[in-house]
Amino acid sequence: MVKTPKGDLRDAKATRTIDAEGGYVMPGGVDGHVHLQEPPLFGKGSSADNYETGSRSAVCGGTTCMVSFAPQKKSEDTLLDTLRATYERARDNCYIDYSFHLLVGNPSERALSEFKTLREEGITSLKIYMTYEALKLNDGQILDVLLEARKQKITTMVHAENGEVIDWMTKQLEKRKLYAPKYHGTSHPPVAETEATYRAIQLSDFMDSPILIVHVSTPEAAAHIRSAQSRGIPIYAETCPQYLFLTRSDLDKPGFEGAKCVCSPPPRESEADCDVIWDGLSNGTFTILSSDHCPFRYNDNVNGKQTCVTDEYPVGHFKYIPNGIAGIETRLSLALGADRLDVKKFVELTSTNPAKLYGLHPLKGALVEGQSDADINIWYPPEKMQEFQLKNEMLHHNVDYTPFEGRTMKQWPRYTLLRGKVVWDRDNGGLLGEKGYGKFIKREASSLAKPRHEGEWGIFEDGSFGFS
Ligand code: DUC
Ligand code: ZN
Ligand code: ZN
Ligand code: ZN
Repeated sequence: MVKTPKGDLRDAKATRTIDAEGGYVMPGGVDGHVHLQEPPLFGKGSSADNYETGSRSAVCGGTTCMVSFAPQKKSEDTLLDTLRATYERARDNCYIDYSFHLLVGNPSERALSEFKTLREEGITSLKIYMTYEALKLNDGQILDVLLEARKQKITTMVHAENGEVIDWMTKQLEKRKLYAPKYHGTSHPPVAETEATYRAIQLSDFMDSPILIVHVSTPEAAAHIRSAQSRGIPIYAETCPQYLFLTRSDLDKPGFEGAKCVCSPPPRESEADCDVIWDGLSNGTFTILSSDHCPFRYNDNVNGKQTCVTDEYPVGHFKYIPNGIAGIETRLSLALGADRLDVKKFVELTSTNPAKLYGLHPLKGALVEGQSDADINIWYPPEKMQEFQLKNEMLHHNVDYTPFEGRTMKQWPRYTLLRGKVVWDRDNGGLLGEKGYGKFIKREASSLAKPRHEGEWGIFEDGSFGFS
């Protein structure tokens, strides 16, 4: 439990009273999956948002705490330098509270030995990749990470896609001269995700080291996760709005416009796939709903050209479209406004569970007197909320599009408070928060993700292996 020295609410003097007028009052959103100011790792583009613009966008959509990535490149040996450098980017620049997941690109002996220090610094989660040349770990490296993470009570997030299947499909498409954005979807077939998800579950079970599978998009992967959970294996899962609202048809737009919906995994075939993901949110397969905010500009115009355009591919090539879309500001409103989740479930998925999973609860993700920060969202009562069509110009990120352009929004936070301060008042000034008010939060171990066995993993003389 993260403790805060707080008095009794009854002793406190309110400086202002806000009448919620019957609107929902909830803990502020916690977004457990955010990419800001990262070097190009998922293709060629560079991050459109820095810590200032990304956290500004977050607060204007009701998110008061985020966990973003501190990315270690394959060429780097240490994690601690990565952590410090990322901290410097965030420090004094954030509108909301924050922490980091270490993105482990090179689990060298040195890096593994640093897990202990990470843990002491309040970094209790990391992410690994099973795809992308710049990041991909092999199965042995994954076992190394899982074993050490288990020892240090660190939760491992896994990007589960089989990179070799993706590369093979990409070559097949190139042989046929198929370069349009929609072929990004073809190049990432469901089997790449299904196979990697199953493999990640098996490796996690073998090491008894809990994992969270990030951005799950396919019904088949969700079924593997559910089956593992039903056997008591500590497997957690995340999905994102793009897998609830976008499909393959969004990648197939005139010109190169489909690039605006390119993410990995890609939006899947049909609404039937989205329905299965919605069901997984309701039935507990998914623990958290995050944005996977990974911002790139459509018209990035580097050296007079868009990123995905080269001399060889003057119209563009799907493999050069950076993989990721912006969504930190729209996550809560899209999910609540869809009216497909029980309201308590919505709070659990978008605030309480990410806080528990990443060791922030009950400081974040709750409204517990004496224990929680006063991070609060107040929504409109139904009669005061006017539906509107989403336009990118309404958003506060530094991206020149939203994949959700034109959608009917039925909800938006009316007020957002961060540690007792009104930082968003939609009808009176909008953004009221200030850059630098957001602070780093030292996290505890996950209160959800725990190994099943005690003791340390080992191999014994009789040839058996397991937990001592
Ligand atoms: N994975 C992410 O988590 N975000 C963007 C790109 C990716 O592959
Ligand atoms: Zn990923
Ligand atoms: Zn066991
Ligand atoms: Zn991501």
